[in-house]
Amino acid sequence: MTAWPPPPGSPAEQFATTGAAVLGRVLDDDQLATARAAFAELLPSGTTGGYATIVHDGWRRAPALAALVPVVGRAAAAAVGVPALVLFHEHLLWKPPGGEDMAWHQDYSYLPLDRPDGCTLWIALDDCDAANGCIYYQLATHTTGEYRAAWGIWEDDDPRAALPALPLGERDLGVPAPTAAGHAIAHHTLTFHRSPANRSDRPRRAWALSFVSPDARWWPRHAPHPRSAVAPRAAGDPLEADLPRAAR
Ligand SMILES: O=C(O)CCC(=O)C(=O)O
Repeated sequence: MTAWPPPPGSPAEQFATTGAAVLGRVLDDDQLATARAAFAELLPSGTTGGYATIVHDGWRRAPALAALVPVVGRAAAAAVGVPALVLFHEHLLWKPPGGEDMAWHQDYSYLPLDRPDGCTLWIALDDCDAANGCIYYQLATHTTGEYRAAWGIWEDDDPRAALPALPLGERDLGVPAPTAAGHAIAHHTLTFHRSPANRSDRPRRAWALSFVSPDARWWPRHAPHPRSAVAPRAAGDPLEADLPRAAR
């Protein structure tokens, strides 16, 4: 399946068949302005690498952002076709002009959880296209299982190290998913995706939210995580009660 957008159908049908669903507009003009303003305030506290400046879990420090989570989470739950989801973590990404590639990966590789159920809700905060590094997908890869994390494996006994490498070659460029500001895509946590360098002269901002099943349990050995680094979790621990819930 190589074309974007995915074949027409409800977001839940697209999500089930291709592992990615076009959700259209999820932030109106005021909400988009609110998200951008909150991001601008949080940006100085972000972590900057060659790829982008990333602000982790801004909702905990920006009430205006926290107030938007249930709003956008409703669209995510509809896409996944479930009554409710929990926000496990989110990050704001500021990819400057010249910001580098993010390689092919599966988001589940970075979730310290016992199941890949749920989705990443990726919201464009600027118009995103091939020039400024929109998301690219390998569609219908969400049913092919988990592969070795493309980066971030530090321990030899990391369970992810034993997994096969992503079955992708140099020529597997994927399909670009241009997305207008305020619009969103929900992709499965196992769907292969990447985002190339920002070759434009304008910044590219996005908000990526990991919504997971309320039944998910911590599995800290699956992936290192800022929260379990600070307050160790045991395998089987439930999700924290303070995490935002989103219901359809
Ligand atoms: O916004 C992007 O460039 C990609 C984000 C992404 O894939 C991620 O955060 O896992």
